[in-house]
Amino acid sequence: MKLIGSYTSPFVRKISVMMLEKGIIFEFVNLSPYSEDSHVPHYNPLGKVPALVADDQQTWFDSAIIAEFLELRGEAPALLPSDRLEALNVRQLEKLADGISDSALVIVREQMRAGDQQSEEVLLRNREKIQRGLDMLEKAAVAGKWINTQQINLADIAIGCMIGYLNFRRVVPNWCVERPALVKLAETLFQRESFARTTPPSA
Ligand SMILES: N[C@@H](CCC(=O)N[C@@H](CS)C(=O)NCC(=O)O)C(=O)O
Repeated sequence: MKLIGSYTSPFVRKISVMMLEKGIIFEFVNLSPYSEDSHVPHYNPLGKVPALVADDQQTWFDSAIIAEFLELRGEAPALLPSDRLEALNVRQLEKLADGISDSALVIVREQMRAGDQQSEEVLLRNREKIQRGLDMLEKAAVAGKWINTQQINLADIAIGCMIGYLNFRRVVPNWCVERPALVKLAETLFQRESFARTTPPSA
C-alpha cells in the first residue's frame, strides 16, 4: 500500500500511526498538496492529503474514510469498538479532533498571508472553535469512556495527532492550561513507538 502525504499533516499522521499500530507495511510517498505542480490531485481531486493507494490499486481519500477502510481490513488491534453505537461515539471524537486540526490549519495558512491581508475574524472564529473543541475533549478524557489509551482507539490517535500539530505549529500555545486530562493523554501517546516514529520534522 502507498500512503500519499506530507510529514507535517496531522491527518496523514493519523493514518501512519494507525498502520504502524496495526503492523501494516506501507510505502510513504511524500508529496506537498500546496506546491503549484502538486501531484496530489492525481490521487485526490480535492487536492488534499492523505490519500491511500490500496494493494488492488483503488485509491481512498479523506483520512476518516481511509481509517474506516483500514479497520475493515481487520488487522489487530481493532481501533474501534465492535458495538456500532460505541464505535460512532469514538468516531465523533475523532471528527472533533480532526475539526480542531482543520481550524489550526486555517490559522496557519491565514498567518502565512501578509499582515494587512489577514482576517482577524477568521483567526478569532477558528481560535474559538479550537478552544470549544478542546473543552469538549477534556471532558470526554476526564470521563474516560471513549478516550482510553489502555486500549488505544481511533479517537485517541486523532487527538494525539491534533495536539502534536498544535504544538508543532504553536497554534494556541496555551491549549494545555487547565486541561490536565488531555495533557496526560498526549504524554502517554507520545511515548508510543507509532507516535515517536511520526513526529513532524522540525521546521
Ligand atoms: N478532511 C481531510 C482534511 C485533509 C487536509 O485538509 N489536508 C491538508 C494538509 S494537512 C491538505 O492537503 N490541504 C491542501 C488543500 O486544502 O488544498 C482529511 O481528513 O483527510
